[in-house]
Amino acid sequence: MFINALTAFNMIIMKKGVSSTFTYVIAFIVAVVVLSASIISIMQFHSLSAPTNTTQTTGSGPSKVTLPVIASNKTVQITLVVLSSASTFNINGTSFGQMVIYIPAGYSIEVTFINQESLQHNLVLVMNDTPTPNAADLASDGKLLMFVGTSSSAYTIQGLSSGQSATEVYGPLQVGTYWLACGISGHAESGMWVDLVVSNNVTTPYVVG
Ligand SMILES: [Cu+2]
Repeated sequence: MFINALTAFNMIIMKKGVSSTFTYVIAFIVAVVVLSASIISIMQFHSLSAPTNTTQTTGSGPSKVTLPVIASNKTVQITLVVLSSASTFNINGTSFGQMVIYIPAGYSIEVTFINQESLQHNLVLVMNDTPTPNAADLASDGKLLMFVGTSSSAYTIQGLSSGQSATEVYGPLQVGTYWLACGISGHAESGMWVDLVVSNNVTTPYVVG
């Protein structure tokens, strides 16, 4: 649009026999109007494409909560619930890795998983090699390490029914990034995962989100 305005400006300037002062005034006004419209449309594009959090199910918010530890065997106790009050594919009311659990390297995890939702769900510990689950089968996105409420052969189709719970222990965990995700086909892709970070920089286990 700016280039069009310049072209129009030049054409008007080059025209002979027209009052030059009047021509310049008109050309200037046209250029200002076209430039303003360009700026406004660019600003509108940016405001429309700005990232928002409105698609995420919010839990308790970005607060940091210390997790309980069994000191004798350095085991972090984690309780994850599929709430019936939140979206179908939630974990503790969160989704899409909104919840992040931080564990010191060399600690184990004891995960209690409770399903309150009407669909069957399970929980699989994945040492992921993609940033987010992007396949129906979690095995496509990393190494599967632990199965809660299901088995290594049935995790894509079978989990806990509403009202059931299961507990599993795994560890000690090596430094890396992991997910605790529902293994049933498509559920993790639909947002049903929690991030787990195992790091030498963490001394006290905690959760955010
Ligand atoms: Cu599920």
